[in-house]
Amino acid sequence: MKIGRSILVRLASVLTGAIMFALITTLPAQAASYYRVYIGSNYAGVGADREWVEVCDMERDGNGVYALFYVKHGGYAGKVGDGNGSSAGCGNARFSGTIIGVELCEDQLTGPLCDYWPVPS
Ligand SMILES: [Ca+2]
Repeated sequence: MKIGRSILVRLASVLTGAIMFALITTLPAQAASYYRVYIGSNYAGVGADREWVEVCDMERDGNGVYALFYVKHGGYAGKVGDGNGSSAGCGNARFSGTIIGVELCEDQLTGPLCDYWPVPS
């Protein structure tokens, strides 16, 4: 069977489109933080619902990155790290209660370097 060149090009184009669509639709539904705090390029983000959080290690320096989250009336709610370090993808979690504060930390040779920020309402 002889397949024309234009059909092959069209087929390749359709397949590329299908792959792109699959990539887009497999991304997590909620992948945006409306409030972010930074230490260098590393950051912790809080979603608009103030329950969903992400912690992202964006520096290939071998220093671990994690954040402690605090909720209204409940105090300390938990710790979230970026499990795979600076590789693609962030750590994320969902807390019950309204997040009012985040302490972002980056491990250093001398110990963790941390900063605390209140989360605006
Ligand atoms: Ca990562």
